[in-house]
Amino acid sequence: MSELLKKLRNAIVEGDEEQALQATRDALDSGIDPVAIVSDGLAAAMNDIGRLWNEEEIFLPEVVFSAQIFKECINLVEPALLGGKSTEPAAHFVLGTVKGDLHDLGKNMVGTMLQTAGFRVHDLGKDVPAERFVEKVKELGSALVGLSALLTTTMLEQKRVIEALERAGLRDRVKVLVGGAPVTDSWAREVGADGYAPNAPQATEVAKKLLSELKEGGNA
Ligand code: B1M
Repeated sequence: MSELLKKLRNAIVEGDEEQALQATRDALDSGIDPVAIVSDGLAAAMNDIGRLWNEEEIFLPEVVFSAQIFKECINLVEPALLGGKSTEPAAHFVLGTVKGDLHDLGKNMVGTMLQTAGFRVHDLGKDVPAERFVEKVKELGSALVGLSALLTTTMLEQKRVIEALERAGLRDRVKVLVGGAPVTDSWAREVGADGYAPNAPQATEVAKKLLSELKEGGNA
């Protein structure tokens, strides 16, 4: 990994806002791929934060502060990511972190990458109840739906959203993609999702595949 990305990663972990922002600018200026800045710099730092928290080396205020710096840095990278935006597939993608869950950094990364790939992302935010996903799909007619969950306790909410879409008679008008740190491929199958992705770049690839399936079914 480049020295700059290491510097960025360390600055976020250490809660050094100024250094993190400067390292992000330097990485962009030196032509490092913005996707690598996000995955190898920013996301890697939050993984370190998770480990340090587990080991009780740091406490909640430090996690919150690093999360805030992560957001500021990703705001700097976003224009570069969107600069390479493809004009395809222009389909609606309804995205949110499920009810009861306030983690949104990963979900935001997924949203940015989907936008880069040309999806029209409708980000409903975090702590989103199932009915809100249903309302939005009704309004759009047809869409891909992305459900992020970071807590083992909120994973079940992904199933509730899928059930709510079924009850509303919308299941054949959507393809559902699930993700988040505790989510696995087998969980995705268990809850009746159409796809699973372990990270933001793969979420984009799976979304493209799901979109073609939706189109083949005549529902996009
Ligand atoms: Co929380 N938290 N947190 N937290 N937090 C975890 C998730 C935890 C694993 C930490 C730990 O104990 N080791 C643990 C969950 C344990 C469990 O359920 N088994 C935990 C806990 C317990 C809690 C609280 C309960 C703590 C408390 O209050 N006592 C509380 C819950 C609040 C709530 O949600 N109701 C809480 C609160 C918080 C903060 C608010 C302080 C903050 C969130 C800030 C924010 O998001 N705005 C926070 C953070 C930062 C974390 C850790 C440290 C980092 C998460 C993160 O942002 N990672 C996390 C530990 C960890 O995950 N290692 C932890 C970086 C991000 C880029 O990765 O979100 O995984 P991630 O997203 C990835 C992939 O998962 C994937 O792509 C992303 C990018 O590649 N992905 C998708 C995500 N969504 C996707 C959707 C897709 C596809 C892929 O398709 C739709």
